[in-house]
Amino acid sequence: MYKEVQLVIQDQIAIITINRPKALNALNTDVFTDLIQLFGNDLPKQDLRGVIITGSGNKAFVAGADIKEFLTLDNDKAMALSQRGQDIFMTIENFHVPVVAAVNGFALGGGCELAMACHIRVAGRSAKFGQPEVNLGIIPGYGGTQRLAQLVGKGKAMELILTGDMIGSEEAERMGLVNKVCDDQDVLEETIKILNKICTKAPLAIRESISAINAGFNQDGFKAEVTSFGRLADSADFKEGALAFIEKRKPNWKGC
Ligand code: DAK
Repeated sequence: MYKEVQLVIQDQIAIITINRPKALNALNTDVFTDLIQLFGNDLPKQDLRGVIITGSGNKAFVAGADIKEFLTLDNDKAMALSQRGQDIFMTIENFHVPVVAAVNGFALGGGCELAMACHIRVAGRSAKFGQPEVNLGIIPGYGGTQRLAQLVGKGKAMELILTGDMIGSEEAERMGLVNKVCDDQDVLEETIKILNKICTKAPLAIRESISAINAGFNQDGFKAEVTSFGRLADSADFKEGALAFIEKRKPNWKGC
């Protein structure tokens, strides 16, 4: 039914697993189509208590957008993709029941952005977070410039996005990027525990809390991110960044 994700519903909690372990669960077009189908249509409207998003295997939550798809992008396609990605991440962020990311390994680029679109993040001790887009000649295009600053503050967001550095889960927790760190093998169990606690509270109050918290954040920055991403997709460096990754070599930046 879905090409690249698995859905299991148990005790009214939907567990969505992104299932491309050989590509470290990188987000390709099919993953986005599946997520849009799930959050837009298929998840039950009634009697759902929460949603968990996780990655298949024990190495990665999601290692970013699928870099191998980048080479076909120009300005128009990139802006359309960015808008589609932002829309689905926005749907997750505004979902009526809590969505928790169970981060089991690398959460990089679009993977870190997906985790940040969730309401809460639980990470295994060996998980790694980062926005390495500058290594590829791009910027975060799925809301990362906005949500990272919202979660960790402007200074730390600048540092992480401009250096492209990866950080461990404990540092991510200290910064406020992660809510809870636990042993790798306990990530799913801890995530379910948090959801079970939330599920004892008044459902309407939970829904309105999500809505009111989200209402406090300005949407203009998200539009600016789409425009910047589109401009970069026309640059020579954008193609060079993706090619260098695929050819496993250092990029040769031209600044144009
Ligand atoms: N895309 C495609 N394939 C990937 C991938 C990715 N993001 N990450 C890993 N893989 C693939 C590798 O190519 C490799 O495939 P084979 O060579 O075996 O065929 C396989 O997964 C295993 O990876 P490694 O061999 O590299 O594994 P290591 O343990 O050595 O390294 C790593 C793990 C996570 C450090 C490394 O794989 C890595 O650096 N991965 C790339 C991380 C990254 O740069 N992620 C992308 C960030 S950019 C957009 C908006 C937003 C975005 C894009 C578009 N639009 C508006 C259009 C977001 C962009 C990003 O996410």
